[in-house]
Amino acid sequence: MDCGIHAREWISPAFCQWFVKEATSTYGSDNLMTTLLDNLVFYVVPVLNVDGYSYTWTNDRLWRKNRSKHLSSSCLGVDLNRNFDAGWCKLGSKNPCDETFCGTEAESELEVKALTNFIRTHSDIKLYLTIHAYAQVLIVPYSYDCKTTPCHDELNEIAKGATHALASLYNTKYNYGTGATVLYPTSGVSGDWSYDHGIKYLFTLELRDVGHYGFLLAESQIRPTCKETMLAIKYIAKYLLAHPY
Ligand code: T4F
Ligand code: ZN
Repeated sequence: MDCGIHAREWISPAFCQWFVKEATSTYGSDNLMTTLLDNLVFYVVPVLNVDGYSYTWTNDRLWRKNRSKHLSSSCLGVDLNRNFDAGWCKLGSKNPCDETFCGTEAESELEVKALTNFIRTHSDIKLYLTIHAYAQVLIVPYSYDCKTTPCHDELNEIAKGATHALASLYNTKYNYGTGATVLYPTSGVSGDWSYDHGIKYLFTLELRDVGHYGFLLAESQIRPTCKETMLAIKYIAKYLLAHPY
């Protein structure tokens, strides 16, 4: 699971931290969590875009990209979620001054290289979760292969169950489906790369809210957001345990 690909989506790193705390402190008392931790290894990247995240605390709360320098421009930063080698830059921007600048080549960014190298060297990864904000959607990979195979229906069914579990706590409404249908088409995103790399269970979560506070999610919503998101992830992980591949 990765959090904090995008600097300004503060609820995302908050969730990764919560996840680790909650998982370790409910191990032994919560039946499902105990089963999950007894049978699975979770790798948690709490903040992938470290320099970007730091910059949102010091200079610009709404910064999105990382802070890498480019020879050709005085604008800084690459959108890490456009830098993966999956239809790279077909839809991202080639302009370093844009928020969705996809970088000079696929995996040009150290953060992306580090993540893909990790995944390549851990070929037993079965499930990948990438945590973003905001929109309240659970996104399954949009890939041509998937559309013509049964896995798309399976992922959608899991997404349906997971959003249902999430809503059971505070009735928070989530949409689910492919990125192109529930949000907008993208390319070079981590989800599509990991899926193409053989991780079948792949979900992108866009956490709260739907735009009232947006990236500036109110402090009072941090805990409830983490709690409900945990239910979705437990649902998905439980499904994985019951459907090994
Ligand atoms: C916005 C969703 C729409 O794009 O990597 C939140 C969204 C965001 C923009 C809208 C933007 C700079 C992931 C991603 C389009 C799906 C995997 C103009 C920005 C450009 C504002 C990208 N999108 O910031 C309603 C307003 C909020 N969060 S995100 O960047 O994490 N979304 C989706 C990846 N297929
Ligand atoms: Zn994001």
